[in-house]
Amino acid sequence: MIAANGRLKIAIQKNGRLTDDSVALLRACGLEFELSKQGLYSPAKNFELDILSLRDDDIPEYVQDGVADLGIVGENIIKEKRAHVETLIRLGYGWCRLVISVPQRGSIRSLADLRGKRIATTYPVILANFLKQQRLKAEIVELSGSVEIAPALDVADAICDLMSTGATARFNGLKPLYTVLESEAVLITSARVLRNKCKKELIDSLLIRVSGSLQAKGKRYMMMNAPVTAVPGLRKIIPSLKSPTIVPLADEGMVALHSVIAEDVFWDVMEKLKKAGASDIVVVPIETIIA
Ligand code: PRT
Ligand code: ZN
Repeated sequence: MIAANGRLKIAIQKNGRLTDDSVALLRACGLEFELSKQGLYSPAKNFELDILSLRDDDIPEYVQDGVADLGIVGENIIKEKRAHVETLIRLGYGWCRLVISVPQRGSIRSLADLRGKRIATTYPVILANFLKQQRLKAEIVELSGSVEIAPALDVADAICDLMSTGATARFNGLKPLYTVLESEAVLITSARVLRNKCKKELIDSLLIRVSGSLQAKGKRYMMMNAPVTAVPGLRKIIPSLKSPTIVPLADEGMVALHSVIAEDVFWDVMEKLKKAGASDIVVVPIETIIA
C-alpha cells in the first residue's frame, strides 16, 4: 500500500549507529524538519516528505511492502531480510564487515577448520548462504545479541558478527578469520514506487540533492592569486575535479585560480602552492556540487 497523500515517506533508523548520519544527510539536502523524539513521523516543512523513525531491522520489509517509499539502512540488514528492494545510492557511512572470528589461541586457522564447529551469529541467513557456497557443514547458533561472548561461554566455537574497528573482537580474545560481507548504508526504494510517476519525480529531485551533498562531502573550494607565469606549475600541484577556473586580475600579469580540492589533500599541497608562487590562498566550504 502506497500512501495516498502523495508525500514521500522515508524510513530511517530511530536510534542507533545510522541515525545521526542519516539525519545530517537529509539536512544537508536542504530539508527542514524537527525530528520527533517520541513519535513515528517527522514531516519536512519545505519538501513533500515525511520521516519515519523505525528500528533498522524493520526498514527493508517496510520499504518492500510500501509502508515507506524510501529507506536508509545497512546492506547487511537488506541481505539478511532477503528484501526485494532497489538500491538508489550508496551513502558512504555505516561501513562495516560481517566477519567470522575465532579464538586467538584456538585450533581454528582456516575456513576448512570450521567443519562441524558451532558458529554464533545474529545473521543466520547470510551465514547459511555463505556456508552453502563454501560447501562447509557447520552448526549455526542463532543469538539475538552479545555474540562476541559466545566462545567464552562455550556456546559456540566461532562467531559471525559485524565489525568496524575490530576492538570488540580483540577485547573478547577473538581474531578475524574471514570477511563474509562488506556493508554500508544505502538509500532504498521499491520497484512499485518507481512505477508511480509522482513519487518517481519527487525521488529524482531528492536524489539530485543527495548525490550533490555526497559529492561535496570532504571537498573545499580554494582560491588563490598568482603570477600568470606560475600557472603551469600550480596546475600540476592542484588535484582539481576538473580544470581550474583562471581569472585575470586588475594587476597585469596576475591571475586568480579557483578549484575544488579534497579537504585531506589541502594541507599537503598548500606549502607546495606557496613555493610555486601562489599567494592569498582562501579555502571555503562547499554545500553541494551538482554535476
Ligand atoms: O535498535 P535497532 O535495531 O534500530 O539498532 P541495532 O542495535 O540493531 O543496530 P546498530 O545501531 O548497532 O547498527 C545499525 C547499523 O550500523 C548496522 O546494521 C550496520 O549496518 C551498521 N554498523 C556499522 C554496525 C557497526 N558498524 C558495528 N560495529 N553495526 C553494529 N556494529 C557492532 C557489532 O555488532 C559489534 O557488536 O559493533 C560491535 C563491533 O564494533 P567494533 O568497532 O569493535 O569492531
Ligand atoms: Zn537492529
